[in-house]
Amino acid sequence: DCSDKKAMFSITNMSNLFQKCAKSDKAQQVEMDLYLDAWEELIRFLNSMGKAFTFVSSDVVDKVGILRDFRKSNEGRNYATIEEMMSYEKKNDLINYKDAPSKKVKASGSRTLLRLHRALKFLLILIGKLARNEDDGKVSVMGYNAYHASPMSKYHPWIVQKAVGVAVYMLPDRETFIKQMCQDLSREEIESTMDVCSQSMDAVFEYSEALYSKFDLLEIP
Ligand code: 1PZ
Repeated sequence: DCSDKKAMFSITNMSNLFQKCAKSDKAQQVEMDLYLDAWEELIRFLNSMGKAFTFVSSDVVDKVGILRDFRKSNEGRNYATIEEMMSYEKKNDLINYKDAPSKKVKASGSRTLLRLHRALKFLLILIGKLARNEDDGKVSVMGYNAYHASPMSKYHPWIVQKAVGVAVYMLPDRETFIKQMCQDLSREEIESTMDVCSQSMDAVFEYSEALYSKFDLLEIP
């Protein structure tokens, strides 16, 4: 329903949310609520892209949900920033360094957010490529190159990497993609807004990356 502003994706909103996160008083510690607000705006975009994206968006919805639940729990105050989360989960031995989550292994906040973190790099590279019309204007090539330039691909099993190689051909052409993404903008605003959006995502990425590195959590399963 297009009259429902709350349900409509807006790149301006998403850009503003990542900027807010990148410029908050605790930007270097990364505020969890701001980070998740920005991701929720992105979920709106994924939902607007149709059925082919459901398998991607459902994974993002799951992960944002897990992190929101930690925030709402009795331990929620330990999840106010990414830095506090890492410190708390390490101190209390809540991070599994050996096994991926399962019925027996609860997903930690740190490992859950790490998946979003790696995907953020993919997204900011893709949005930057779209803004600058790189890769001969071919969105499939932009998607493929952004995927392989992001840390996400390296941690996906071979079969997922192959599936992504096929799925990038389902992405719409640049003009359609940008129209879908920038419905709220005039022609003249589009490229600069996408550029600013990519840059604020990058700032948030770099702050989070520094924390994952400092706490030595970049490789947790
Ligand atoms: C339909 C066209 C898509 C083309 C672009 C492809 C983007 C790559 C997305 C790969 C999604 C793989 C599905 C889920 C995989 C999960 O297993 C992993 C690891 O989580 P775990 O299993 O360890 O709990 N999840 C992720 O890596 C997070 C994926 C988030 C992807 C968000 C990207 C948004 C794409 C926007 C495209 C415009």
